[in-house]
Amino acid sequence: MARNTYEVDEELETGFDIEKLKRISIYLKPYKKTIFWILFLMATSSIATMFIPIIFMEAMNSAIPQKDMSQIVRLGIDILAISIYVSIVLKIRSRVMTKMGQNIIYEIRKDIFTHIQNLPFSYFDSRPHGKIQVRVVNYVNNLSDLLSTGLVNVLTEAGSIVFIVCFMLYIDVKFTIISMIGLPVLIFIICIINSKQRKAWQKASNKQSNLNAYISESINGIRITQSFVREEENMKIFNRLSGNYRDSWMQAVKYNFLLGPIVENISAFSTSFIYVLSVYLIINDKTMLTAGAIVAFTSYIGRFWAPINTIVSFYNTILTSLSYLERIFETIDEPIEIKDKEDAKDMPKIDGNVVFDKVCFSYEEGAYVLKDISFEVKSGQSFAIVGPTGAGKTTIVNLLSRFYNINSGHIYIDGIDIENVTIKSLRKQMGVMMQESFIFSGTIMDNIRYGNKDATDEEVIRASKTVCAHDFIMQMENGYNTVVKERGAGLSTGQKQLISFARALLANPKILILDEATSSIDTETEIALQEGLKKLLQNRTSFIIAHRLSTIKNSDCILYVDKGQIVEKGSHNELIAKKGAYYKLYMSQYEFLK
Ligand code: DUT
Ligand code: MG
Repeated sequence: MARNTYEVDEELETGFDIEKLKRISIYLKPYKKTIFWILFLMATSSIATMFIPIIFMEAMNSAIPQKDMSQIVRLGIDILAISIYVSIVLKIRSRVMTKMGQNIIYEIRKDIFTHIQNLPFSYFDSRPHGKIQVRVVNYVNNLSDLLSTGLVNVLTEAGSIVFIVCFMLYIDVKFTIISMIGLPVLIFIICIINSKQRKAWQKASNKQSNLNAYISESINGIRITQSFVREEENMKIFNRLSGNYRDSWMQAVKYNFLLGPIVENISAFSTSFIYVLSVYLIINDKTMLTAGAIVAFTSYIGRFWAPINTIVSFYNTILTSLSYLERIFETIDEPIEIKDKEDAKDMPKIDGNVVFDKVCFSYEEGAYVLKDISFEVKSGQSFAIVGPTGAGKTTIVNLLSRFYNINSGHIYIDGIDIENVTIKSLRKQMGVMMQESFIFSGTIMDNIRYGNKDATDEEVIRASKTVCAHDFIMQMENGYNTVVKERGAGLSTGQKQLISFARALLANPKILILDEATSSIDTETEIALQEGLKKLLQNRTSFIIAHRLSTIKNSDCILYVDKGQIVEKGSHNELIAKKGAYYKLYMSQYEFLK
């Protein structure tokens, strides 16, 4: 059974490598100084704490036996001063590092969003939007632990281990070696669970992504869900996906819970072993060590294992973050398939002559959607494309805006191959009204002005009047300043079409593309609109796609496509006289109207 996209785990395009972690250092670079100072402060504070056991040793070995009150007080003040210093440093560190972490997250998120904005349609066609969203929002959020505390912690802890070992060696070399016997055991255990744990985290991130994809699809499709009473069925799917996420998370976190206690046990075992050993050696007079030194030493053992514990738990953070980083960098690395050639020049001011020369195109390899399409549209002409559903009409006009790369052939505007010009300069000169009109949240005015932010209010109103949108807009509560919600909630489909129409027009393009621009508009409005349009289309090349033939009857040229091929081409009268496919279509609509 074919599975829904939200059920399919994403596959990583690249394997894991440490390069990913190195790559994050690019984001860390601007903070080199900050990190240096924080590391310096942390090092001083950790050295300071190292002296505490030595102070205790002194207290036990000399101050207490000699009942030297002033020395005890002095030692007490030393400990207090160290504690205050450490707490101040910790406070500074968490402030500075949290800020740095959030700044880096901001940068990563900016990069990923900038990149996503430039990705081709095909990227969005091929995966659920929820899975894209989760990368920008959740995965990036999950890096905060790594960036704000993790990295610096691990460096300081690693540094402090070195100091601790020095202090331990200073007290006794043999004991130092014995107390580290647990270390190889820990490394061995980490090696065993390492890859399992990493996979478990990848799985958890996949399940989170799936759940997100489903939630996003459900919200978008809520009207259909409710009208077909699919709520219960959807609840089941949701519960399953949500359960999968919970289970995979629990599975992954299980490994995290495993390591902490292991480290603690090894630490406790080493400490007690050293105690027993040292007491035995003292009793039997086989060591020169004092009781104070033993107390200090065992305290160092605790201090030795504590940073190891931090590093081990940070290791978990690294693994979790890596599974997110892989996705994030994968998105940032997603090739922008449709981009300017290196020597691309700006498209000069378009006159509007369009030529398709033997264009072949497929969305998916092998399955050609357009086969050998050739035609020419003279500047200023209106060019209609008709044909059955799925024939490839929308595809043809999408290629003109270079939303997809063509497989073979050429598309020329004013004799210039559109592949050789910058995409921005090309699209800026075209007004596109897509088959599915999309309204953004904001005022009607802003929506119409979307493609031409410098247009004056008067220009917006003029464009609206031309497409007969002015009247209904004025009837709205605040006229042009009425706020519409996401996806144009509060507007009818026809109203949304008219707004998109005005938007396309306002760009004042030399080439205007209208894909089913008036399919949801009543006939009366459409007739009124035709009048306005006629004047408007005079100096522009226009591509008009319509199922309703009354809309395109007056076009200079009509292209009839079927199954990605041109079947007929000519003016309305020519095609009617030909009595071919167009004639049949026209007659069927005519019959229908009778
Ligand atoms: N197609 C894809 N992927 C897409 C869009 C379309 O594979 O992202 C396929 C479906 C169809 C063919 O390409 O078989 C042509 O689609 P197009 O949208 O160009 O058809 P149309 O002529 O515009 O149909 P309609 O009248 O329904 O808008
Ligand atoms: Mg279409």
